[in-house]
Amino acid sequence: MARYQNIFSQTQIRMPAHAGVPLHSSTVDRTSNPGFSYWLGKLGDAQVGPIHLGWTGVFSLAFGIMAIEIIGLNMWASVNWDPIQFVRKLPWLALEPPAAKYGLQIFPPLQEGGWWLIAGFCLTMSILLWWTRMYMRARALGLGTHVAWAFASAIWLYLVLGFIRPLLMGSWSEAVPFGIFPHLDWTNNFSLTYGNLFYNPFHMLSIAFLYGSALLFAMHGATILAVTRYGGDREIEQITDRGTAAERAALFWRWTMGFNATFESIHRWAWWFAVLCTLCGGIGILLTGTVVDNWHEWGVKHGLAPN
Ligand code: 07D
Ligand code: 07D
Repeated sequence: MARYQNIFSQTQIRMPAHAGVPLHSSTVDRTSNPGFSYWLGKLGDAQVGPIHLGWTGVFSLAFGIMAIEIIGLNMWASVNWDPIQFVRKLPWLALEPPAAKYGLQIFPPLQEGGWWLIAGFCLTMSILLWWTRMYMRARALGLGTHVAWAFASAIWLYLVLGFIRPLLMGSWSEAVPFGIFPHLDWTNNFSLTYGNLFYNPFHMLSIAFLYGSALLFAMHGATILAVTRYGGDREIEQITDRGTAAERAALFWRWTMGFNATFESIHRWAWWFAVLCTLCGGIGILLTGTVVDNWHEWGVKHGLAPN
């Protein structure tokens, strides 16, 4: 007999366009003409817009576009402005940070890391302004600022990799290059240079939270889909309701593993796992080369790795 499995079905939300709650001062910053997209409605809400841009949004996008422009033009220049080679070789092209001999100089020659510094500055401004925008929008809507603080954890790892650790090491050359495979080569070399990152306990923690995030995401997503037939996707009401979807979902986990998160606490679990992934990651990278030079030797000393 056919069974109802809510994996592929999606409700098309087609209400009259809704501009959102009225706000005191910043309503004017919102675009005025929302539209509808059938295909976006296949993935989520079919209404597109209104979007709030504001000055943080405008400057964030402007800095972001400048960063991508500088990175792209430098990569294109590196293949003698040949458009075909640019497209073919794009995944391997790079914009490298300054060489070690320039230390922390702010104005090394443009072709020898100067452009990397300018692009890095623009990208960082873009990311920080986007963070500010998220924070301000949450406050304007009277929400908690949880999303902004989770994003801050990712920004912490980004800043450690490209700014804080290079500062502590006294050289921009320690930072990550821009480029798809070049940044992977950097990641591999980093591990080799510092004696195998697998022995860095903060790398271990970061991995545990990364894998844990995937596991929690799977458990939570699957649980909610499994109880949508009882209204489980109306999560907020279900936190306080008794007798329907929330209770069945909780029972499922109590029956299968003896313990259940609640409809509320599962989101706390998810938030912490995701945040701790990059938070621990940043600590691990910050310690590398500054406090610990070789993680394998460190592991041997502390009984973690065989001699
Ligand atoms: C799915 C949300 C959408 C975001 C996407 C990424 C760009 C880059 C290219 C400037 C989950 C947008 C990409 C804007 C444009 C140029 C040339 C998020 C989703 C789709 N990495 N990394 C990728 C970045 C670091 C590592 C992919 C950024 C560290 C490994 C993409 C940063 C180390 C692998 C990418 C960053 C590291 C990747 C897919 C910043 C250690 C892969 C990302 C700002 C943490 C994977 C070819 C993704 C891959 C991959 C972007 C930092 C390791 C290009 C922006 C230095 C091992 N990284 N990365 O889906 O396929 O994220 O690489 O710090 O295997 Mg990386
Ligand atoms: C990069 C946070 C910054 C991103 C921001 C986003 C834009 C674009 C555009 C939307 C990802 C900005 C966005 C600009 C927006 C659009 C369109 C988060 C970032 C602000 N490792 N490893 C980790 C594993 C090995 C190495 C973390 C596994 C080897 C290094 C993670 C394995 C070597 C670093 C992890 C493995 C090595 C890491 C990253 C297995 C290489 C780091 C977490 C199975 C050969 C990073 C402490 C994350 C870290 C890191 C997993 C192996 C090197 C848990 C599973 C031994 C150098 N590794 N790794 O969320 O924190 O990244 O380390 O082998 O720096 Mg590792």
